[in-house]
Amino acid sequence: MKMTFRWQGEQDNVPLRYIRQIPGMTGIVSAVYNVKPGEVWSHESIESIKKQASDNGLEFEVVESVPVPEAIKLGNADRDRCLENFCENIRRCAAHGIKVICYNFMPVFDWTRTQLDKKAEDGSTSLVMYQEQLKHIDPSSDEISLPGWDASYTKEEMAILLKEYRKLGEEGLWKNFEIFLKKIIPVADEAGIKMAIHPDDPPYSIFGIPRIITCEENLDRMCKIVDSEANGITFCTGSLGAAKKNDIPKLAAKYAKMNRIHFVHMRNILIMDDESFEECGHKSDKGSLDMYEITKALVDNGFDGYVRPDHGRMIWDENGRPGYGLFDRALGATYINGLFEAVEKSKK
Ligand code: DNO
Repeated sequence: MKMTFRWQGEQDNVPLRYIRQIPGMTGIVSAVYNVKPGEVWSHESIESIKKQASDNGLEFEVVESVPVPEAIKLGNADRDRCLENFCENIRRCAAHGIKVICYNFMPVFDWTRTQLDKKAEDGSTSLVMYQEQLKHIDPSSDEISLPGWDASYTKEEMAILLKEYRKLGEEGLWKNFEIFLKKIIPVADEAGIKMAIHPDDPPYSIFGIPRIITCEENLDRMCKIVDSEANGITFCTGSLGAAKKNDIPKLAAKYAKMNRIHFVHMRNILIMDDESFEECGHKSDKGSLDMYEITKALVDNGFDGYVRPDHGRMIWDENGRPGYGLFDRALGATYINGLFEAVEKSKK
């Protein structure tokens, strides 16, 4: 297992020299942030991340994410050009030593929460998703923006996008996903890159627009579209785990055994009766997911890839990007390292 940490480029409040000091840290996962989705990344920009990482004793072998533009997900007139550019980005990443590319196929909104600073009893704050709050958000009229969202749409553009996706529906999105996978996976295979799709977060439809990377049945369907190890998964415990029907240790075991898990996001959540959830500390007894069982399922089934602690809480008065402070993610990394060390050693 290789422990990594997300670094969101030079604008990240966490400097690389701090990341290096987290015990067991081998590298960063990052991306080129100043290029619009659908365009090609320059060689210099990829190399510059690599150099900054290596100057700090860190590897840069995982890209998170190459964004998939709406033109591909909607299948509109600009799709073919965007697909060519996506393939070119895969080749360019490979040329600079990247091994895994994380991406997602969520329409319009990436990860979604209803509150970013919910205070817990111990004074820490974290991201939460309350169904009751979600009902009252109207993305085409409310002035809302979350850290994972592309805030560049006007209200009018947003209204059109929502309408188009509602019309497209789930099966329409699957059709466009299939076209995408059949085009890019052979390119990744040839370049020696493992593609790793991030599950939809949360793993169900929101605002009436489709979401498809949500559960075992749909992950199986995806794996079958192109039967190649290059067509893999970012196993995000907190995203898939937000639907009660998803048995996370079981899915970890299954897809690790199939060699489809190339990257793991480890995070715990506390799920409520109505499938609202709160992000909590990484440790098993803080939430609903058994992090030990998940680690064991991965290791017992041969997983030996990249892992990163996912969102952390805000603790010790830290200010920063919600979910992406230094302190709690660093604590998460050391806890996860402990789990892996124990499970790996007891296996031998
Ligand atoms: C949230 C992240 C996501 C993820 C992308 C992957 O913090 O897990 O933003 O990176 O969805 O493409």
